[in-house]
Amino acid sequence: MLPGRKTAPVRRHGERGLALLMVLVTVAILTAIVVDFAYRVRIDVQVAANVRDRVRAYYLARSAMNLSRLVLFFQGQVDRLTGGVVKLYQLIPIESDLAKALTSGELGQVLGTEGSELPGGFGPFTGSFHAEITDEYSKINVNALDSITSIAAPVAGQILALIGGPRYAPMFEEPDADGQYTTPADVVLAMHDWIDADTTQDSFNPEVLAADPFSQSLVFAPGTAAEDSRYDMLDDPYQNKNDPFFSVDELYLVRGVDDDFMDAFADKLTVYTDPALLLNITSVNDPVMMLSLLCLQPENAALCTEQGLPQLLEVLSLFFEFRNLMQLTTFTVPNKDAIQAFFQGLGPSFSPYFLKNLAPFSDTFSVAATGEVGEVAVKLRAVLKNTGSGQEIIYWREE
Ligand SMILES: [Ca+2]
Repeated sequence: MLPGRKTAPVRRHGERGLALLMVLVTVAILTAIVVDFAYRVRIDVQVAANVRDRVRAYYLARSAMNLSRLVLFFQGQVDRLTGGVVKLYQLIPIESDLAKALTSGELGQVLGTEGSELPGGFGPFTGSFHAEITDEYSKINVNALDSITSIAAPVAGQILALIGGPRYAPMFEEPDADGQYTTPADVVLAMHDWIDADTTQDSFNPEVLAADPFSQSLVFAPGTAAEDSRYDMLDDPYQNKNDPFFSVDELYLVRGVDDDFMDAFADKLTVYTDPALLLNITSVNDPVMMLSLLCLQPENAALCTEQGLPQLLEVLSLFFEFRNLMQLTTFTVPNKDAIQAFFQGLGPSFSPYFLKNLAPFSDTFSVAATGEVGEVAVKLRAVLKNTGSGQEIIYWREE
């Protein structure tokens, strides 16, 4: 017999403890793996649902965009017949919930016209879509700041009237991220220097311009200082483009333009219209824009002061009531002569030089189309131009 077999092997306390520890550690690791696996599966399911909803929302947004394109195509046809006073894109809502209500019989029940529903409804789909269409000719084209003087001067004047309003004054009282102070006139000049071909900082006299923007022989006079000095001391220096703006977002590169500026003005500025024309006044349905147009006219100087402003705002609100009522009852909006007659009857007026240079048509529109499914929303933005042979997409962005 071997001596070792005589007695049972002695297990020390330490070994038993080690086994227990190994079991515990194994259980802990397995638990972590299982929990992590379950968590991943849950995430994967959620991601899959989100991806599915995103795809659905994207195609709903595409539907809204396509319907908008169709409406704008007809807008082009209607403009040829009516001279632009029928704004189809303001009369036809691009809105799936409304279309569903119209075609499902829901609305028919309310209005007592049952039986008008489409078989199957507008479309039994999950989610919704809508789109907003804006005429780019209702905005100010910043590229016109380098146009002929008879256009550049009123455009510079209108941008000044818009951004120089008292409600925006606080925006220009603080230094920007680079510690620079900028006045509204500095911004207008910086926009001009950004696009004009020369590389010197032009001189610009806002007071002379405000006194009469319609008979200036020169609005931006050649200067001597280097225009790139605005940007070459930045941490990331760059040069002026010396070419027209391609997009409104490009304005961020211009001295004095920041998030606050863009939040306030980006929807009132464009780069897509003909820079040899002013805007199309029949499309303007933003009171702030109309106010800046009225305050651009030297005739209305007294109304654009602190004392005169309450009266002018009252006239403006009357105008928009008139415009909306006319559109509601006749499906047409007032043309430029009717607009002039309306304002003249109440005090303010437009200069004949201004009316002469207005765009007589609108062929360029921006569309913001949204598709929504559950928590997911997809937004598509486009700028479309009606041409003789169809429709051109000149800007496209998916958000
Ligand atoms: Ca330049």
